[in-house]
Amino acid sequence: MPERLPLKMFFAFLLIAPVLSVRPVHAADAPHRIEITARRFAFDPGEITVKRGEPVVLVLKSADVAHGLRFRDLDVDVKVGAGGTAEVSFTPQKTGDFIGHCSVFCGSGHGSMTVKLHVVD
Ligand SMILES: [Cu+2]
Repeated sequence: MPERLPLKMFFAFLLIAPVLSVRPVHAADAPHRIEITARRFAFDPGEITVKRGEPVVLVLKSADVAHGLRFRDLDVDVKVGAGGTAEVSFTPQKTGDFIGHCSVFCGSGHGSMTVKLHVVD
């Protein structure tokens, strides 16, 4: 019966919709995005964990003045202007604990601004 066709299409859509909706959020397709907020004189969060070999996007946001975040051992450095947002992509290739420091002088507590990065297998 021709008038049944829309009903069949409706049920076909119900079967297909879950498959379509799952694909865009598949974890392996997107890099791991980590947001870090910098404000005088700390980073939030102050400790992050990533996997070796997994692409990471660090999103650095400033809540006040210009800041930076540099992991010297990983050759990663990102600078952000006052109130702005900046990002840097990298893929850690070695496991261990790494300390990132603020790389833009921002005042008296600048030297104590650190992020602890754990790279695990
Ligand atoms: Cu600083």
